[in-house]
Amino acid sequence: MRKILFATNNAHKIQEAQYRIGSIFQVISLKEVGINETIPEPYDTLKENASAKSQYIYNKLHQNCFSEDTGLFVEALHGEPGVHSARYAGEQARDTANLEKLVHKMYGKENRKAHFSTIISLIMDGKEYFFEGHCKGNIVEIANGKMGFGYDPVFKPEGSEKTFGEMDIDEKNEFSHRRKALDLLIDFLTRITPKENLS
Ligand code: ITT
Repeated sequence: MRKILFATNNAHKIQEAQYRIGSIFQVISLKEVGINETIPEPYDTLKENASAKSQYIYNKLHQNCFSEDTGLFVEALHGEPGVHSARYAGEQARDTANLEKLVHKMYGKENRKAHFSTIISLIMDGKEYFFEGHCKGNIVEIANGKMGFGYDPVFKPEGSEKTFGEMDIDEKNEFSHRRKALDLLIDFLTRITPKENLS
């Protein structure tokens, strides 16, 4: 089976990608190629950060790879936590602290609208390509569900009665920003590299 390196340290992202594209490509994690360091994400846009991550790994390993950057953009908070979703409650913040900060800031807010955005950067033979996916929804008042990761327990996608935190990976993939971006990536990869091994 063809292989593709996903330049992320987030095991949940790997799992979601593997579920989606596992029948076509074997998704290889950074851990599997012996990289455990945190890749810097110093920029103010998802695109620049996604690009920084894939460039970093491509320059280090000289291997085709993709990375992605994701943010949750909440209308009532003027787009927060946005590009800085991973560090919302501080530089070393964990998912639970970020989630608690968001729930707290949303207390009493009437407008609950939000969206997730994912931008994938693929580097293939030195050329870079971008793919994006979005998912509109609402921030619930009380976190619900133990599945998924990050902000999943507070985000209810449009068209669902459940939060992402109450969905298994297949259900989340019906709606998710990441799945939509991955679909475009798969489409591209299967069109331009019908035979070669990507790794
Ligand atoms: P990599 O940079 O290694 O890929 P990361 O966890 O740092 O992994 P991001 O910078 O893209 O990933 O994530 C930004 C934040 O948004 C982080 O706190 C995640 O937990 C959260 N997040 C990303 N995707 C999410 C999703 O599908 N559902 C809920 N939260 C998500």
